[in-house]
Amino acid sequence: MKKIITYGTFDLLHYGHIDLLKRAKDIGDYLIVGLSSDEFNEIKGKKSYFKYEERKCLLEAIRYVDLVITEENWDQKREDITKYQIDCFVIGNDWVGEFDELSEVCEVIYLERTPEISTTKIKSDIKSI
Ligand code: C2G
Repeated sequence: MKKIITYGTFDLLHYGHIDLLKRAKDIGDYLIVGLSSDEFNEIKGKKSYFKYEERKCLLEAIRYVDLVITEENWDQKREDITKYQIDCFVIGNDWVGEFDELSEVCEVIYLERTPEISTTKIKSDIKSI
């Protein structure tokens, strides 16, 4: 079984997130999502609309997602990869190059981001309705 992991905040879940998760799952057989905690979001400089439990509930309803774990810090990825016997780390190419060192422990794939959509855009578009 080829195991995949990805990480993110996944706030105001949208089709860009879903397409990333679909493509990540298509690479293997089992997809784990490291979902940023509310506390880690602060460290990332993000304030999510939905709190962690709400974002987790949404992610767990997605057919491509097999397990949601909590992302608490920048440095847990290597430990997660070992703990969950991950074959491939996947993330959008807005992060290209940032996680290349993980190729020491698993395959690293940066997927094209879906254009035109982002949580930030959703927030600003709603403000102007
Ligand atoms: N994404 C995408 N297309 C978009 C928007 C997002 O493919 N239009 C992808 C991002 O590239 C990322 C995932 O969806 O792979 C989740 O996006 P965010 O919630 O913005 O995640 P981020 O804040 O980038 O957190 O340690 C890694 C970080 O936790 C990543």
